[in-house]
Amino acid sequence: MGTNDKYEYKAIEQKWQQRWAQEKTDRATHRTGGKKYYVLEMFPYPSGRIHMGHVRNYSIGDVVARYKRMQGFNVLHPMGWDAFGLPAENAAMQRGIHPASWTDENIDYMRNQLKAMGLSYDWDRELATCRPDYYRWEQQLFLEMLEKGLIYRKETVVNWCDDCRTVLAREQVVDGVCWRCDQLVQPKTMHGWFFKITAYAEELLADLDILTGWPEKVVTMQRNWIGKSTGLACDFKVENSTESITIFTTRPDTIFGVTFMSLAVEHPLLKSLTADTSQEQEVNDFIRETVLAKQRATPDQETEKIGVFTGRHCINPFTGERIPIYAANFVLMEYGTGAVMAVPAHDQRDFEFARAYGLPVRVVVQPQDEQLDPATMSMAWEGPGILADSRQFSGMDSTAAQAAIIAFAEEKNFGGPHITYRLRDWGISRQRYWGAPIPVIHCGTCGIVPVPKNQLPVLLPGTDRPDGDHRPLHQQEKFFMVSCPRCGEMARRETDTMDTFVESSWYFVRYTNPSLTDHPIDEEAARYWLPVDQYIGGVEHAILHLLYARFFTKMLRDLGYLTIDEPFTNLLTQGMVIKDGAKMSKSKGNVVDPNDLIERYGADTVRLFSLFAAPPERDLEWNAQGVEGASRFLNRVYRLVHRHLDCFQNVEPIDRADLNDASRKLHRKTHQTIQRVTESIESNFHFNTAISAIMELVNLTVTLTGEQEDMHPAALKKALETILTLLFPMVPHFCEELWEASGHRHLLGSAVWPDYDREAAREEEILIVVQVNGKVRARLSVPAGTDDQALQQAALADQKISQLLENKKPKKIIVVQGKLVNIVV
Ligand code: ANZ
Ligand code: ZN
Repeated sequence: MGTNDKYEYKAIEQKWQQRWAQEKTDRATHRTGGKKYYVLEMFPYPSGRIHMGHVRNYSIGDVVARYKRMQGFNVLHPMGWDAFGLPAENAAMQRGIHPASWTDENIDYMRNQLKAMGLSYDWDRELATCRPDYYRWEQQLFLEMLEKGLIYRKETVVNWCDDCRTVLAREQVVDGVCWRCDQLVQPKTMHGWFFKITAYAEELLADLDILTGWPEKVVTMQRNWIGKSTGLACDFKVENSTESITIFTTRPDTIFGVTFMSLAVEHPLLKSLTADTSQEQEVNDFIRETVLAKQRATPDQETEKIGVFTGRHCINPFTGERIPIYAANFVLMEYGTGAVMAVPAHDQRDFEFARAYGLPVRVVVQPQDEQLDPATMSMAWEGPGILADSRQFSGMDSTAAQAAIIAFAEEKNFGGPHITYRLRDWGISRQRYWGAPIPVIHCGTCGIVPVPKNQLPVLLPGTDRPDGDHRPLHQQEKFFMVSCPRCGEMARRETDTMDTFVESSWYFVRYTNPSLTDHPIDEEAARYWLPVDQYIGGVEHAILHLLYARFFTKMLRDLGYLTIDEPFTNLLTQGMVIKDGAKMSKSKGNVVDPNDLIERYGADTVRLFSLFAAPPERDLEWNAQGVEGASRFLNRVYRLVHRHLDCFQNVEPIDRADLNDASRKLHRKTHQTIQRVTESIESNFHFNTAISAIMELVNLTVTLTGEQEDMHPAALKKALETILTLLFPMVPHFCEELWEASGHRHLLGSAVWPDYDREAAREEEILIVVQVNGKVRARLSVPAGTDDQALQQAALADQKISQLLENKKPKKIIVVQGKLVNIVV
């Protein structure tokens, strides 16, 4: 390596990457047994190049992986590609190539980028979700879910993005626009496939309690997304009809205050209620206008609450009273039962509606400190109180009355307790080419016929057209013209593909044995490796991806593949990388290309910078000086180690009694550093404080060896070895190189994480005299080297002294280092 004290990062990084690859140091096998540790970073979409967000995410994961290996864990740390999706399709159309070739090229490029960063992945486990050896297993799981009744097809109004020409899941609609292209989302009626995630709503909610290793805010977001409400479902008979309307309310205590009924315009009874009546025309017009208005409105737009009287009435089963039935634009068919008992006195929405349509307001919950009068109320009282005008329930506390009223409805057989979730079933159909084909066939005679498992995979067409345009599947006759597997007649293959969130819902399971050729999942390997011990990724996936992955885990358990209930024991959501106050992104034009940085400073410097600049869960502000600083630090360590290579020859054990002052000081700092670094990593991976601690040790070593000729070689060796070992997970090539240069024969990566000696780490204590006006009043024992400021504080905090001073403000405090504090009052 030429002159030994120039840090030649390029050569060093290449050398070690080759060595690690040759020796397969990062390969994991469950057959070696031992304590396992599965660390996983969310796999990337192969967009073309890695960005600083990836660098950060993967640097964090890599430190965890390397640290755990040094602690003796059998570590699984895989990487792969979330490779289906729209960008490939768009790029392919623009360039006239197949999405597969665009994707493969990107994967090759990005794999090299990741390798250049020295990330310790088990590359033998690499998977790409767009390859048949992945998606065929997903198709098989689809069929097994279908058999189990966990998948169904229905016609729905879907969110349609005209730009992407695809259906979007509810969560892919952000403020009314497509999450990907910002195009306004339109409603559209279509047939689609649904996963019954709602069958797991209760378990998905209840198990949030065991996710103690997740950030509280993510747990809360999941809880809100599932959105459980408990209340009463109750039947209101329709007058002059055999039908009744079931309502859902979370406020059964207000049931004596109902003055009208509101139905969603999509409510199945609505049209029949008004058929052949004088109201028919008006109601049908209203339905049509409301549906149209909903299509035009952006979801967050505040719309005026309007409705129309149906001319019909229903009966409140608690009072026998006739209640007018309205159709209203604010009742949602997708929530509860699509029918709301309206209580204007206690629900603001109903209040506004009642005032607008001249409907009565009846107060049935009186608050503690005022008397509500319907005639003068200007808004609804939604709080608790004492029930009034509520027959036998009058006088009860409103909260307590809820259970009593539900029990009464149950006893009289017109209602009972009911639970509703905001969570909807997961619509997975996409009208896209670049996704996993849904493995069913539509037959005119047999209906929907699953593709027999032995005919899987249903492959995407290869390069069919000379110009390479991939065309949607429903335009590719060769793809969809098939004969029915059941009756042999001409039939049509399903041309929808699956939402790409399906692939990312189980890739972490497949990693436990990605090359298995006859089953989707290796149950033995999965039992050994799962759950993932540490999952790391962006907070933008806090709801959807994590919820789907949790659902798949439970579902795969019920299909007999897994024995766990939850996939990710610990979750770390890393902050964003920002520059000039904004998230680094192409659209903002403020990206820093990791390639340029690696070229200019080396991967280790870039890793060190990203780990040092902020704790993982915080945003990382890009800062050019920070990279310079990281580079200077590594150069400094490089020179330090090379200057003292001879100390590594030492083979004597350390006897603390033998050490001179400077050596003892260094030895103490060494053990303190091991302790601080270990504790910083263990408490939420605070690598930034770990790195500061190592920097302090480096500084002390430089200072002491600079001024002290007779540094004990054993203490110096221990200090330098400790610096290299503790830094290794963060800057592995660098440390491995210096480790070798200092004469070690085994790889540093296979070394054991050092223990610290509490005794050696303890600060030496010295005795300080505290005087008040020159008279000795107390003696304090403090760590050697405590500075003036801290000594003053310790003296003033002493009980005897503070009693003596009695809140008098000292005029002057004199400190004599290492000896005394004199307080003048
Ligand atoms: C009567 C009532 C009286 C209500 C009162 C509230 C206050 P959460 O808590 O979000 O679950 N509701 C029920 N189904 C609805 C639908 N499909 N569209 C619009 N609103 C609907 O909300 C439950 C409450 O929202 C229910 O309780 C119902 O109004 C309304 F003083 O019933 B409530
Ligand atoms: Zn058939």
